[in-house]
Amino acid sequence: MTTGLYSDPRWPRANRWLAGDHIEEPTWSLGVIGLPACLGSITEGRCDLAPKAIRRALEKFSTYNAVDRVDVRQVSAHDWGDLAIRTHLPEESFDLIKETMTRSMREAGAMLLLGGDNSITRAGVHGMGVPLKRCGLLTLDAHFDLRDLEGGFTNGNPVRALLADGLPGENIVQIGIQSFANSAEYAEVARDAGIRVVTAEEAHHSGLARTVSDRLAELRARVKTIYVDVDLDILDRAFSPATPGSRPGGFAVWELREAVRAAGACEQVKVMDLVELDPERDVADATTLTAAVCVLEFASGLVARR
Ligand SMILES: [Mn+2]
Repeated sequence: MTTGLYSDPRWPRANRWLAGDHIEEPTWSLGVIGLPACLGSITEGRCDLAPKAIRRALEKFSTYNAVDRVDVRQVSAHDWGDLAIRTHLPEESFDLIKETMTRSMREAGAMLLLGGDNSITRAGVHGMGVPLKRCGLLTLDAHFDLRDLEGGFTNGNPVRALLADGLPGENIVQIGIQSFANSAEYAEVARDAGIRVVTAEEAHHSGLARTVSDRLAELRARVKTIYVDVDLDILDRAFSPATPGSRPGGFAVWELREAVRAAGACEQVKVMDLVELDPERDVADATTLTAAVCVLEFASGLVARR
C-alpha cells in the first residue's frame, strides 16, 4: 500500500530542501559539506558514517519552523557532498577541507560542516579564510579539547592546535564544560590562554541559548568572523548515546536546538560544525535525529538575520 506520508506536496521534507529545493527568491544561502573524518579519534568509532546518516534523517523532518513561523526553504542550500577523507589523518585532509570551504564560501552566506569527529574543527576555522587573530571560536562541548599535541592532531586537541596556530585565547569561548570529564591541568591551559569558560552547571542556571547569545554578543565586539563548534557530547548521555564523550548532566535536546538557532541568527557566525556523532552507537536514532534537526535550527537562525 502506498500512503501519502512521503509524497504530500503540502508537507515538504527537509531532505529535499538540503538537496536544493527552495522558494523562488531565497533570502539566504547555506553551503553544506560532509566531512567523514574518523582517523583523528582518540575514541574508536564510526563518526565517518554521520554525514550520510544526518542527510537521511532529514527525511523525517519538515521545513517549517513553528516557533518563528518561517520555512527554511527561504534558505537555498548547496550540499557539496562528502569529501573523500575517511582514510585521512587530520593533517592529510587539512588542505582539501580548506580549499572546498573557500569555494563554498564564495557563494554561500554561511556554512555548515557535518563531521566526522571533532578533529575537523581545526581545518574548519582555518577554512574561513580570515587571519586567526580576527577569528572567534565558540565551542558547545563537554570538553576543553586542549590535550597535548605530541601525538599529532586528534579529536581531543583541536582547540589546543588552534591556540598553537595563533588563535588568541581571548577569542575563544567554551560552553558546557563538565566536571569529571576534564582535568585540572587542561583547565589551567584554558585559564593561562585567556579562554572564557562557561561550565555546564553555569549554563544550566542561566540557560544555554541565553548563554550562547550573550557570549556571542561579547565575541562579536572583538571579531567579525565567528566559528561555532557543536560537539554533540554537550548533550546529556540520555539524549546522546551515540557520542562517545557524552556524560550524565549534559543538556537536553530542546536547549541545544534553541542555542543552535541563536547561533544561526548571529550575523558574525560564518561557519558551524556538528561533530562526534557515531550512528552505529545510536539508540532509536535519537542522536542522529538531533543532529539533523540542529541543521534545520541553524538554517532557521539564518532566516532571522534578515
Ligand atoms: Mn569535542
